[in-house]
Amino acid sequence: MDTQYFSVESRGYVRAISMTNSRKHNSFNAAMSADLVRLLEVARHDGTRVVLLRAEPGVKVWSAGHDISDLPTGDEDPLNWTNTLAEMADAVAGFPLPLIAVVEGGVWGGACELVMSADLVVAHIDSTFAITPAKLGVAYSSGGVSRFMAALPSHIVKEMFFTAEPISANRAHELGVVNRLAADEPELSTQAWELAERIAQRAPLTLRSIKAEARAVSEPTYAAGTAEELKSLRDAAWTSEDYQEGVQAFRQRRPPEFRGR
Ligand code: LCV
Repeated sequence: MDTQYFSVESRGYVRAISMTNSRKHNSFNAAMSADLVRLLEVARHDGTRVVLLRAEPGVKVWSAGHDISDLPTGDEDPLNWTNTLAEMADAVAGFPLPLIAVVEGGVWGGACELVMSADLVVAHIDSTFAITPAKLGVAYSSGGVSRFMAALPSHIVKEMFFTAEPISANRAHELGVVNRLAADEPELSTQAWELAERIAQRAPLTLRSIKAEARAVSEPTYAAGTAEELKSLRDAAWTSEDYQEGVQAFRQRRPPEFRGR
């Protein structure tokens, strides 16, 4: 199931999707963005419960963000241009399963939004994060800005947008964007897989409902008109076999076996 830009590995319910275009610092062109959207669509329907999004071990740049040669050139109307990286970040933000960004190296521009759109972040201690549109002179979408605001205090978001300077993994950890810090690569992978495997044991319908609720309270452009969808996700959890199983397992003092239904 590997593609031109990604390799894919599954262990049990966990799917790792790794960017493999490190020669171009994993900068996202339209084809790479579309590949990721497709791979997420597959994971969503094939019984996967948690996704790890990562780069190949040892990279100095996790992703350089938008492929700059794919930006509008100025000799056509840039307003008619489709921002494929923004569409991909929307797909990540709307992805119903828990998604963990596993970060090593520099994270630039649109890739930083991608990381903010993830549910959790496990990062190598040498990673850095930069928000760069003010270096290029481009505008940014409300959906994109709201994802930064949901993950970070607003003064930090503005500092990062205004200066376009990277912040360190330590600082990102202090600010609560990074859940876990790892001192080296084997530890980064170990922590990421352990975290994913732990989450994969939990009740999938509960996680799906919580993730949609969290998005609704933090992303105004998504929240409008989602009340019914959120209710049906909550109903799915309340009426599920997994709920019965969870309570029964608690009473019988054994770990639950969730089936996602
Ligand atoms: C195309 C690249 C890129 C690249 N595109 O290695 O969020 S927004 O609004 O800002 C949005 C529009 C966005 O995401 O914009 C992109 C933001 N990204 C950046 O500002 C980072 C741009 N890249 C760099 O500053 C450097 O490449 C870093 C510091 C990441 C790494 O520097 P280093 O000296 O290690 P090179 O610059 O030599 O890059 C290696 C190859 O990758 C290409 C670059 O042109 C080069 O290709 P060639 O070997 O063919 O020369 N590359 C890097 N970033 N965003 N191509």
